[in-house]
Amino acid sequence: MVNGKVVAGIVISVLIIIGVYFFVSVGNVRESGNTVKVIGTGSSVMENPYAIEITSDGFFPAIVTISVGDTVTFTNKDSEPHWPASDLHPTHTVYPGSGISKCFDETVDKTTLFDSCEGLTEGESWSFTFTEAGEWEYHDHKNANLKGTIIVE
Ligand SMILES: [Cu+2]
Repeated sequence: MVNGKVVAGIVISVLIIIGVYFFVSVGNVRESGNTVKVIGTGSSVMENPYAIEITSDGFFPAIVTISVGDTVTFTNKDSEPHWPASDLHPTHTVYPGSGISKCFDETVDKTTLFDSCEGLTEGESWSFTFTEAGEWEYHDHKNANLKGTIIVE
C-alpha cells in the first residue's frame, strides 16, 4: 500500500514536472518569438537610434550611453546655428583624432572627427560614429556653455 502510494506520487510528480517543463518550453519559444519581433520592429528605428536634439537650452538628452560602433545623430531644432564638437573648447582635441584644425585640413577624413566642423542650421542633422570607448564630453562650439556627454561602453 505504502509502496503503491509512493509510486503513484512519483508518477504524478514526474508528469507534473514534464507538464511544467513543456509549458515553460513552449512559453520560452513564444517569448523568444516575440523578442525577435520586437528587434525586427526596432530595426526601422535603428537607423537613428541615438538622436540628440539641440535647442537654445542645449543638448537633449545631454547624456547618452552607447556601445562602440554606435552612431549618434545631432539635429538642430533651434533657429540659431549650433556646432556639436568634442571638448575642450576651442581646440576640440579630447576625442582621439579630433581637433578643430583638422576641420580645415583637406587631407583629413571628416567622418573621423567628433566635430560637425560647422554650425548646423535649423533642421540640419549631423551624425558621428563612436569607435573609441570612454566618456566623451562635448559642447556647442557656437555657445560653449551648452554641454553634453557621450558614454561609449
Ligand atoms: Cu569649441
